[in-house]
Amino acid sequence: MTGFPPDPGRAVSQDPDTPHDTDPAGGWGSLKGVARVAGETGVSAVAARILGSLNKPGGVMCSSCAWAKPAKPNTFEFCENGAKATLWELDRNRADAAFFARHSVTELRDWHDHDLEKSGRLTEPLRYDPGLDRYAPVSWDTAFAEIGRELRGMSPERAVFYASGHAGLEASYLYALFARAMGHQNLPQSSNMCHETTSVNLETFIGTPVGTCTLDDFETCDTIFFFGQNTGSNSPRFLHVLKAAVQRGCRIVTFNPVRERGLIEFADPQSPGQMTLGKPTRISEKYYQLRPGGDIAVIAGLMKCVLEAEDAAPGTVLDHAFIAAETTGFAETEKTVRATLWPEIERHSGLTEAMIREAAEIYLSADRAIGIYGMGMTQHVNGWLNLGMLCNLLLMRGNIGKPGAGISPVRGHSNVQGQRTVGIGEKSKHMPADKLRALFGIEPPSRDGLNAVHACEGILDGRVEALVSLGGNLVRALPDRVRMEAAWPNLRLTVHVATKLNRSHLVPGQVSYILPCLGRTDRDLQASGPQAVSMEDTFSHIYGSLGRAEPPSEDVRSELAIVAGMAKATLRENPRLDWDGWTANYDRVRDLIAQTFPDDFADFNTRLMQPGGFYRGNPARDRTWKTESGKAQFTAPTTLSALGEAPEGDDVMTLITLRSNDQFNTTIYGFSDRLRGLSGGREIVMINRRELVRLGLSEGQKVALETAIADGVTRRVEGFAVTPYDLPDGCIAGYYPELNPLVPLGYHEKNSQTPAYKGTPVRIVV
Ligand SMILES: Nc1nc2c(c(=O)[nH]1)N[C@H]1C(S)=C(S)[C@@H](COP(=O)(O)OP(=O)(O)OC[C@H]3O[C@@H](n4cnc5c(=O)[nH]c(N)nc54)[C@H](O)[C@@H]3O)O[C@H]1N2
Ligand SMILES: Nc1nc2c(c(=O)[nH]1)N[C@H]1C(S)=C(S)[C@@H](COP(=O)(O)OP(=O)(O)OC[C@H]3O[C@@H](n4cnc5c(=O)[nH]c(N)nc54)[C@H](O)[C@@H]3O)O[C@H]1N2
Ligand SMILES: [Mo]
Repeated sequence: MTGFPPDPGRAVSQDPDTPHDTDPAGGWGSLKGVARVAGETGVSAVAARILGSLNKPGGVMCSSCAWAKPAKPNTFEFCENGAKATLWELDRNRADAAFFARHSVTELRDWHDHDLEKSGRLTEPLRYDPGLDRYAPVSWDTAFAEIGRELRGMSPERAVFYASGHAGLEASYLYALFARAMGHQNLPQSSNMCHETTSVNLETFIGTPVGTCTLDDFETCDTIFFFGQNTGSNSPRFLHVLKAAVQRGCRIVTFNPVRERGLIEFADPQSPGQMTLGKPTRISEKYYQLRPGGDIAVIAGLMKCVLEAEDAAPGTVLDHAFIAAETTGFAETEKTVRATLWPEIERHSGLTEAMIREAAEIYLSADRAIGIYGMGMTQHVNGWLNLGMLCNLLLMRGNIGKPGAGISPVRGHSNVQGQRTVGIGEKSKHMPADKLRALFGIEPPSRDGLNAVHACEGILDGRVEALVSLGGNLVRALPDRVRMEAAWPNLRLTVHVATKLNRSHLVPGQVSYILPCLGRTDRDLQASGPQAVSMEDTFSHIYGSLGRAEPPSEDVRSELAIVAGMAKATLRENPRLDWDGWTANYDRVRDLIAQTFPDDFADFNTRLMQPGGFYRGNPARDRTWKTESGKAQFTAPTTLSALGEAPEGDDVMTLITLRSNDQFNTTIYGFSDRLRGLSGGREIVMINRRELVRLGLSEGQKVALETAIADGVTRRVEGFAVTPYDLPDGCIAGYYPELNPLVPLGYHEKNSQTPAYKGTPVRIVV
């Protein structure tokens, strides 16, 4: 470790016996990672120019995470992983017709995910030929005609239109419109596996499906409480913001079973001083390795401390005026929390009372507090209560709806939040019916559609016949992979709009297409000239992005053009659905978005390139609570664990599935999890040394894992190497997507069906 005295209770020092990186996040290691991907993809002068423009006004908005693009950007406003994502897309290799002639689908299925994508950019539309077991080129006309025929031939509710949170607002709006014009709203999205817990439950608690903070709040907050988000790998540009916050005295407290380097210390790759003198910034003042699923208990403890402090100095700790005027449910919540006993809190959280008291002191020292969270909170059976408790903690002291405070989910894909804003979602409220009638003369479907889990159930039982994917790698990202993969070929139609080949394309339906699309870095030239696309970040700011790279081939089309092509081939003639005109000029689509969602997108085209993006606002930020009661809602805890039911037994371990530092979801850039000090294989199971000895395992031993949920299905993966790692007792960790076969489809967050990828009970089998 560089520099800091170890804290008592392992608060900062790392377990010396387990692998860990001794370098801070950022630093030289981040530059080496970029250089390796540049070597594999063949970096060009254009790539260098695009990296220079990344996340800057008028430039390309990074296709990696959903972090903000500041109005006053750094010299290099990109991170290690943003650079990897950009270079990955600008790949000079081509998965062209010759590639698919050489390799059968059966053969490709044995390739590693890394190698599939490394084959390069897709260059022409492909149709699966079952006789030859190969994808073969077809014309766009043929592809659209057949897809249209197939979709017309089935009843609308049997089609599912999936979207990974990547495509721009314009293509996404037309996709959502296409589904509804066809007569369904089966519009699952990657968010269904991600922050749907947020969308559904924050709406209940504070009347908004998204976070209440903006970037400015980080300039004035006094403390940040961090729950289950790995900034160093998954939103590294946020580290600059955290560094600045720490330097002006903001106190950061982190709760995470894994000691993530980025939240421990950070060396700014753009600061010559930090790079050469080795003086990183310490990020978390306190770092608590709670048990997975232990956040409800931790927050209950924190709330007890706040109530005690109020008892000791009545009228000075709680924000009484705010609680009385703006909230409901406080009395019951207070009663429940007071009655909660410390031994129970310690048992579920894995932390001591002293640790939680120490953290509470920091919370109490702050006038303005921000609660940050990621997948460690959302991907649990009781994820709803994780968020309910975090809202409680913040609401007690009026920390929602004032500057420098708020609840702040860190969203994943670069436009996952925006796609929902413009109508991708299975509910009627996601796209207003009156607008559909007025603008297009369409009678929208009245029934809710299918989310990801419900669509999977439909694929398993044969109700779903067509799956169209606007990006993503659904087969790989879903839970219960073995069951899902087996059912997939029963689909009548599968269509993948994609930049690169992935595993989902290798599980074709009876009629199957891959349609190659432009990436965000590519120049998008249409009849009216070069087109920009737009996206919304995690703080509800909207930005235009202008691609500049030469497209991978002349036969690659924009996502918007492909959606429009499929829609035109599928739908009955309707003069108000001007698919060709919209493709020719995306301004017209933005005008439609502004007409459909006037509160969010007024003057969309005028504001498109505004530095720092334009803010579409958030009612909860202004203390307008669009909840059922019209107030912010306190939630009395009904349990202290976010985990679902699991069998008792010393051998049952809670499995956390994680991202490495060298992947973007199912895209595997390489095999180095640098920030965790791990490299080489991804087929590993991390476990602490005490548990390793207790279970009679040895380092490097290959084991199988089996899900410990008795629902009649055996779920098993084999050949995972036991890897000692600093984790709490009772839990193990490994990588997503390799471990997805272990997570049952039915094991998900209660209200939103977000799979419980961070808390599946499993047994290690030798
Ligand atoms: N480079 C890169 N960037 C990405 C992605 C990527 O794969 N690579 N993915 C993008 C996407 S789609 C998303 S959604 C985000 C994901 O970003 P994150 O939200 O950071 O998601 P994860 O990496 O899955 O894990 C989150 C953290 O939760 C912790 N954790 C696990 N269980 C618990 C728990 O019970 N309680 C608490 N408090 N913590 C827990 C884990 O140790 C881990 O540090 O990142 C986005 N950005
Ligand atoms: N066990 C476990 N499973 C998880 C998670 C977990 O933490 N643990 N996390 C979940 C989360 S948070 C998410 S968001 C999902 C992610 O699920 P998805 O969003 O479905 O998966 P991705 O890996 O992001 O999709 C990668 C593919 O997108 C395509 N692609 C890339 N760029 C573009 C583009 O510009 N346009 C188009 N059309 N296609 C493009 C490429 O073909 C690439 O192979 O996975 C979920 N699954
Ligand atoms: Mo995500």
